[in-house]
Amino acid sequence: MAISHYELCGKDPEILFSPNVWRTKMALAHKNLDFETIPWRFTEKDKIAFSGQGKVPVIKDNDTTVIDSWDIAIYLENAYPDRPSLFGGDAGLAGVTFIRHWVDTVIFPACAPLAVFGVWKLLDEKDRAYFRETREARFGKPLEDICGDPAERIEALRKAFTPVRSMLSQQSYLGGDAPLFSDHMAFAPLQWLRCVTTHTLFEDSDLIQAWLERMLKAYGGLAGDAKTIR
Ligand SMILES: N[C@@H](CCC(=O)N[C@@H](CS)C(=O)NCC(=O)O)C(=O)O
Repeated sequence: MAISHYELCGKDPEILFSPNVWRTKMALAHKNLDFETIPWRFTEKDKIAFSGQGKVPVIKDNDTTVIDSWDIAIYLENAYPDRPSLFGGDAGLAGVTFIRHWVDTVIFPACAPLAVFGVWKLLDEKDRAYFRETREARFGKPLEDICGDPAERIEALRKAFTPVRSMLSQQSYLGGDAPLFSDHMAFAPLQWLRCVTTHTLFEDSDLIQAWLERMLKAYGGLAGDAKTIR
């Protein structure tokens, strides 16, 4: 039976934009697992109440429910050891764990101000007040003022990717010759921005752009073919 995968959407159920959900989606594709997307909106807490909390990603694999993108990746690795590894063994897991913390503390915060107002604009009417209230409380200012100058934000994001750029001068992916979960994690916030904004994030000549395009084509074009506002 296909794994049920709850994915955040806006008014249009086909624009599935959540960065944490993209981590899981890429991981499911990497493991070559069948999954069924169940579109979910911010205020539909009752729909995922069975998971004991109110956030996505949530997966249901037969009788097993798993929440949190990191815990889901660990679950998939252990439950499907014969499928392509997400971590590349124990030493690999340590490296991927570092990327997890780097993305959560550096890349995600660099992307969020560029994304939030775009997210609000594509939300269903019923989610807009909830999103505005929770995100304005988190950032301490009106949604419209969170981004400030997008050019400055993009410049900061480009700089934040410096260590990845250095690595990509030696290899095609953070994982080496092929993507690992480290690539999925670094890619997911950029896919978030692709879904909800029209900004050009990297120059064509940037190694990050070439890697981004490889990630968009990976797994049969899963991310590249996804519907966005573009
Ligand atoms: N640490 C969690 C974070 C999950 C999370 O924050 N999900 C967001 C979507 S990206 C969500 O569902 N938010 C619901 C809300 O804010 O009410 C993970 O990595 O899965």
